[in-house]
Amino acid sequence: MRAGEKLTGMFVHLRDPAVCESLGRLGFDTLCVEGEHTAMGPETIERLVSAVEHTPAAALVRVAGNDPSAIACALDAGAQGVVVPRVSSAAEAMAAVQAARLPPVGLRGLGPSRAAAHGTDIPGYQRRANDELLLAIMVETRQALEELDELVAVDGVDLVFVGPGDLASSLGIEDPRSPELRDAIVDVLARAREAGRLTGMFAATPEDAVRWHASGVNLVFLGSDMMWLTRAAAIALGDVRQAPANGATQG
Ligand code: 3PY
Ligand code: MG
Repeated sequence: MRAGEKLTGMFVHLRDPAVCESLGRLGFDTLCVEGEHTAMGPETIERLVSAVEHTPAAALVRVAGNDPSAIACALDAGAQGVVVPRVSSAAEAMAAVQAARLPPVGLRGLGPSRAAAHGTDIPGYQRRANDELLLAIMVETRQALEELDELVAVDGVDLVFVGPGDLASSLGIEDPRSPELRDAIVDVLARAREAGRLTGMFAATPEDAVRWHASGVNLVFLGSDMMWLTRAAAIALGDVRQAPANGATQG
């Protein structure tokens, strides 16, 4: 991403590792195991991270919250980065950095985790981890907008990812296409970029993903596996229901 490559990822809600294996081989640059809006536990997250590793995609985990245990758990499972939701202040961004980085930068514990090859490569992991892991924080609240410059200036944050759904909800905006929301998002992305951060955005359609990439966004998550499954199934079912043989046009 630092070299200018635009990455496309997707959230993974479904808990069968086959989904990660299939999507990863389709060519997504990254898959983000969704620990925030699912009931996945640490063992499932570890299994899915491992499945993503069997593909060319990079494994990320969106953790349930800005919680050191959840962040450590995802990274210990072998995730190449974490996405931390609802980070609303510089202090919260610093807490995420402390949780995600090993000493001397942060406070994360080092142990015989899967990431450290179950204890057989602790020194190697210790050397690599702080440089190689991606820490993405999500800006998606009114408070984050109010403290944005301080928040994006926090050292140790690699990427600022906008959550348009929660941002709209926090700002009391009902129309996801409202110009007010779009302006707020564009402003966050520009100020994050000025502070030297990579940027990320959620897109619900390929057209939106292409537009965000063209505007300079480094990482776009194109919906989720569950979203595409449901959309494709709805279209297929609609086609069947509308077919003449089912009486739509032939009575
Ligand atoms: C949001 O839109 O709130 C999200 O978290 C999407 O990633
Ligand atoms: Mg959100």
